[in-house]
Amino acid sequence: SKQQIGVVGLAVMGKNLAWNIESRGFSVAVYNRSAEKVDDMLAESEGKQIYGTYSLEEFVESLESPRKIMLMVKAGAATDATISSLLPLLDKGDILIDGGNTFYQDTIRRNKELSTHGIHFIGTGVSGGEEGALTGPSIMPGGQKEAYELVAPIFDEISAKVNGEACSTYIGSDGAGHYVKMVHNGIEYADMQLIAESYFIMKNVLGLSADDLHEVFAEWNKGELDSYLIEITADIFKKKDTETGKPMVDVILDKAGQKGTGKWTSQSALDLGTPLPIITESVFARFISAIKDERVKASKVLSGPTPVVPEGDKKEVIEAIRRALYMSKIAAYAQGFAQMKAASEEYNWDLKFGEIARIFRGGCIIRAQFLQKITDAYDRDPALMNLMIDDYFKDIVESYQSALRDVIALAVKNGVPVPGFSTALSYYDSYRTESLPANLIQAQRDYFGAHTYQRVDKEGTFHTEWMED
Ligand code: NBP
Repeated sequence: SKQQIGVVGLAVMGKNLAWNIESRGFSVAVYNRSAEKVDDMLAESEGKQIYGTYSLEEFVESLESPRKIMLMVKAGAATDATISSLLPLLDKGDILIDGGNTFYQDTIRRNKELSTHGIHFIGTGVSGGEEGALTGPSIMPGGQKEAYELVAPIFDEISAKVNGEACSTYIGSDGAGHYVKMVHNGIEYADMQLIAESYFIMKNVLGLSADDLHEVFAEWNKGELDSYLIEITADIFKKKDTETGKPMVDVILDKAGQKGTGKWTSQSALDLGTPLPIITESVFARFISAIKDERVKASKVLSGPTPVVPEGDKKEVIEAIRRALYMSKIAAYAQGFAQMKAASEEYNWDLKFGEIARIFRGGCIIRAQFLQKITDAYDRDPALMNLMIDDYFKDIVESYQSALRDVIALAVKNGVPVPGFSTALSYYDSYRTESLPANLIQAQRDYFGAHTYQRVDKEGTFHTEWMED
């Protein structure tokens, strides 16, 4: 008998996803370009119903119609190459699903091209890394709705569950799923940067040890900040290097890597003209971390301020940092969701923001208690302009802003860089300010380039002869 679904690409993600699908009672055919990965997977799949194949013909032939084929290959050229090889073997109505971290514009393009051949194409975000793929990721599918309906039973089964609800839902047409996954990753950059800044202040200004930091983050994880990233951060501070006995964090080089999804999110913000400063600063913070050699040299040339001992009890400062972190996190999510709103309008995706926050609650890297609050906010008002003006979030940002101001001031006086915190506060202050100094910018633009301006007191477009007296 034929297999219900096929997986192409058996590196960490594809292999674990195939096992996950199999564990929920679906029959799975697998294929990989190099045969060793098929052999290795079959050897590790004892007692599992995994159907290994060694050519695309054999793979395609083994699947029931309409075929459901999940691609888990390297994003980019590898995905195009795999699609080209598969295309001649497929029939009208078959469904190709790309589960890689694909750039959403590629998904829009592939969806359009394949639909001319009668092939459905679903671009889906899959978040949660290797462990999520195996035990239940958050799944963000975009593409033809009718094709989604045919794979929905599988996605619902294999996804993470929160209170019995599947962390998978239809996102929108063509590139919507990959776009939302991209913004998810952008938000993840911001979450990580803000946590890293909190750590840095506590270490360098308050002098907390790794053991202390473990305690602080473990405590934070019991409250508003309860989330996967805070939980693993608490764990990380506990881990000792087996060679030196030092805390693991202290032997890890401070050069952050990246695979580009944060950068794409920022690029899209620039294209859409939506403010995304926290995520973008988080990308830049990784860039500046990466120029380690330059920083080492600069550290010998450039100096900072003399350290200032923070006023008040350490516990109070730690609580202020917790509040600063939560407020900045809210601002980061407000930006990410505002950008998704702009993209939804630009690409006609009709994104359901409450649903998106709901499927982020489990399986994915940014999973957190507070995502329920975002779902609640969009349930109250599906057209919400910005998360910070929702009743729940408004109360928090209003009461936590003074902590954020104090923490930034403390960091600035001590010369500890806090790009994420600073830009979060500037965003808040800009967003809540009725009149910004852009009137002067308009005057300058009109002065040197006759770019014209509008007036506060009447309709129309105006130009001034600035050089006349
Ligand atoms: P990789 O991204 O490392 O890709 C390896 C797979 O791509 C192998 O199966 C490889 O086949 C195949 N491949 C390549 Br490379 N070039 C190919 C080509 N020209 N034709 C056919 N196959 C080709 O694997 P991964 O880390 O498992 O990730 C898979 C996808 O999932 C990626 O898009 C990734 O961004 C995404 N993702 C990863 C994570 C994660 O935590 N790792 C999380 C979420 C999403 P070979 O064995 O023959 O070389």
